Amino acid sequence: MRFFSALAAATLLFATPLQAAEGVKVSDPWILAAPPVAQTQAGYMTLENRGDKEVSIVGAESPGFAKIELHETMVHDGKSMMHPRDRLTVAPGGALKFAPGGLHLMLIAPQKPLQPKDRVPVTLKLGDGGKLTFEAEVRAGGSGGHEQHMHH
Ligand SMILES: [Cu+2]
Repeated sequence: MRFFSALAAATLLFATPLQAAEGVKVSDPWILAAPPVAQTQAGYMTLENRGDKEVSIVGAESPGFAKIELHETMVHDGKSMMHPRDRLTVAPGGALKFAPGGLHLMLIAPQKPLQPKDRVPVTLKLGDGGKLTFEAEVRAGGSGGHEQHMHH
């Protein structure tokens, strides 16, 4: 079982040391396309912890963006607000879904405008010092409707 999850992770998360990727699987990573003037874009994915230890995400980075923050959108008094999160943890056997209206990677200041179908490398920094790198595909909106990104 361990062997198979490591293998699956290695296939998806190329260029990643096996020990860092072991048991952690990122699936369907994508970035919502935005107008060229946009200074922020949101990234989504599902992260599964198939290992037997808790996994935490403490940050992210990409050569395509100046900075990436971990954000969670929550509704307060009918208003949608984004809250930065320093650390997200996934229990063994658990999963974290980054999706419109909830958790997202806040991708700040794109180095160049991105078109749908572009692929952008993204690296997650893990709490144990490991890193996970994968490619996220830029997609036009449509799955989940419009998410208004209001910064405060
Ligand atoms: Cu955000």
